[in-house]
Amino acid sequence: MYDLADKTIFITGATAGIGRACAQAAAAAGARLIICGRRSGMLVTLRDDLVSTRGVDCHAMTLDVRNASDVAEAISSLPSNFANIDILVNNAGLASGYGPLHELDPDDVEVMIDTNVKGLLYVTRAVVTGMVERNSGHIINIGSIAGHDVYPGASVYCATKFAVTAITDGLKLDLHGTNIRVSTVDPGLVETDFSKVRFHGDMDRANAVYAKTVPLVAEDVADAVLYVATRPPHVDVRTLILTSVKQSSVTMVDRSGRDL
Ligand code: NDP
Ligand code: 8X3
Repeated sequence: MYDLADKTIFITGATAGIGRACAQAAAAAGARLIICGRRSGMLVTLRDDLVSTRGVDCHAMTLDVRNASDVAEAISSLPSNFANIDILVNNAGLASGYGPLHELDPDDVEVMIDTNVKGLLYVTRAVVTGMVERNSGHIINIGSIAGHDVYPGASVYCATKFAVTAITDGLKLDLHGTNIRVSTVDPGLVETDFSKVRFHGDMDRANAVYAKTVPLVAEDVADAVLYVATRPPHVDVRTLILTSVKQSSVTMVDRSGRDL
C-alpha cells in the first residue's frame, strides 16, 4: 500500500461535500493537507478542525480556481513544507442551471466551463510541473458518470465532465514514461450541496433529486478516492465509477422508495 502519512495532498473545493470528506479522510490517514475554496470562513473552520482533531499540518488557501494568475501565484508561493505536492485531487466543480441548451443562462454556461474545465486545467498545470521534475505524483480528478453519458437538461455540465474524462486520458498519455499516476473517480448521484447550487438555492428542486432513493454520500466518494490514492506505486487505477445500488444509469434511478 502507498502510505499517506506525511504525504502532501492538495484538495480543491474542500469547503463542502466531496472535497471536505476527502480532506477529512486524508487527514485521518495522516496526510499533510492543502485545501482551497472560495468561502474562507468554512475553509478556516475545516483547517482548525483537522489540525485539532487529527494533529495534521494543513495549509488553507482562499482561492477561486477560475482565476489563472491567482492559481499560479498560490501554488508557486506555497510554504516550503507544502511545496512538493504528492497527490492533487481536482474536486472543485459545479452544475449551474438546468434545462435545454438554448434556454440556459449564458452566465451559468460560463461558470461551469470556467470552473470544471479551465479551473481544473489551471490547477493541474501549476502542480504537474513539480511532479514531472520529481518524477513522482498522482492526479486524481473527480469526474462523474455525466462524463460518460449525457442526460436531458445537462448538456453543458455533461460536456465539462466529458472534458474531464478527455483531460485525464490525455494527461496519462502526456506523462507516459514517468512515475506519475493519473486517475478519475466518477460518481453518480451524491447527496451534497451540488443540487442546491445547480438550482440556485431552490431547496424543493434540490431535495427532489434525492427523494425516494438512496444516493451516495460524500464519504462514499472519499473512500473511493482514498482507495485509488493508496494502491501500491506501480498500480494506477485509471477510472473508478461508483453509483448507488439504486442508480443504473444517469437517467435510471429507482425511486420506488423500497429500502435497501
Ligand atoms: P458541493 O457543492 O457540495 O461542493 C463543491 C465544492 O467545490 C465546494 O467546496 C466549493 O467551494 C468548490 N468550488 C466550486 N467552485 C469553485 C471555484 N471556482 N473555486 C474553488 N472552489 C470551488 O458539491 P459536490 O461535493 O457534490 O461536488 C464536488 C465535485 O464532485 C464537483 O466536481 C462535481 O461536479 C462532482 N460530482 C458531484 C456529484 C454529485 O451528485 N454531488 C456526482 C458526480 C460528480 P466554494 O463554494 O467555497 O468555492
Ligand atoms: C453529478 C451527478 O448524475 O447528477 O455529476 O450528473 S449527475
